[in-house]
Amino acid sequence: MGSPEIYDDISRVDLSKNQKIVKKRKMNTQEFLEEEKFDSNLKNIKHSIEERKRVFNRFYMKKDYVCLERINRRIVNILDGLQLHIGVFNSMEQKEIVQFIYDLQNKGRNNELEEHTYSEPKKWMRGKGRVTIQFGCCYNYAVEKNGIPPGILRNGIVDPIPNLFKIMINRLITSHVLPISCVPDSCIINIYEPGDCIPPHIDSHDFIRPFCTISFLSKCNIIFGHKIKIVGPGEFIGSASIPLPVGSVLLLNGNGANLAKHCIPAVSYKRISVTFIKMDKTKQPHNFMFYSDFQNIKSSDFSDASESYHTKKRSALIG
Ligand SMILES: O=C(O)CCC(=O)C(=O)O
Repeated sequence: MGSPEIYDDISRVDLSKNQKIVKKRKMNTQEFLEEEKFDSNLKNIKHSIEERKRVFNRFYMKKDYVCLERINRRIVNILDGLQLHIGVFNSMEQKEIVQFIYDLQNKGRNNELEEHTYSEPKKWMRGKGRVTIQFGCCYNYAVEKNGIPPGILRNGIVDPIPNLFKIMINRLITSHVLPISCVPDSCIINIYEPGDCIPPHIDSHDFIRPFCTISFLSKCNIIFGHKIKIVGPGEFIGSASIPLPVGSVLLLNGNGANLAKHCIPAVSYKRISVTFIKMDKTKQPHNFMFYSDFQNIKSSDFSDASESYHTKKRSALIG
């Protein structure tokens, strides 16, 4: 998977019609291909399995990750529960999303977003931090001076999830990447400049499982390990390294989310990730209101959603 040939294919496919995607993605599972192998009607299938695999790879899903580690005297697959989905967003959509994020970043820099939405490192140093933009809730990564551990700041004020991200969420649900029981109510955007990283961590249990991260602009590897060694600024050694292609969605669940730490080593090229998460009900901010309109949003309206968000924000600022 991941050959340039396949990515060329992806960019040519029009994914704007959700129904089409759902139908094709349903067919696009390893199980489907395995079933096909044993199908007694195999003789009637015109294309060989290999040909069909090539076609279905446009909507590829990989979930057979294995990395065995000994933990408390037991051998465990620390990658169990991970899934990598490819072809959920086409290249035009990725472009719209990235442009939208750049516009958000400008707003953040100009103090046009709510207090805790936008944050950037005070001083740039290799391996130290990255820009983050948070919607739905404010997650505090550090232990506070008064000893409060990392977690959702229940009084933290951030902007609500913009419509364009609701369209992405709609796509993730209708494409069966995320289960309907896990409709995200918050998200974190990471903007990595070359040299930026995210250190080893397990995502807080203030957020339920599964959750997912979508990669934009450049590919990189994500490192997993029960223990991850920090060997330098932004340099980490773990027991598994998984390539994240541009436009891919990594779903984290099970051991991959709860037992293994993960990190992104210092990136060589600018990269953006969007992590969609659902809060544990008991951890939601005090003023939190769940949006219920994501199912009504047309999945093809990426550019409309982006434009109307920025126009609304502009007119709100003008008064
Ligand atoms: O940038 C990524 O792909 C990973 C992001 C991540 O681990 C996080 O936001 O917790």
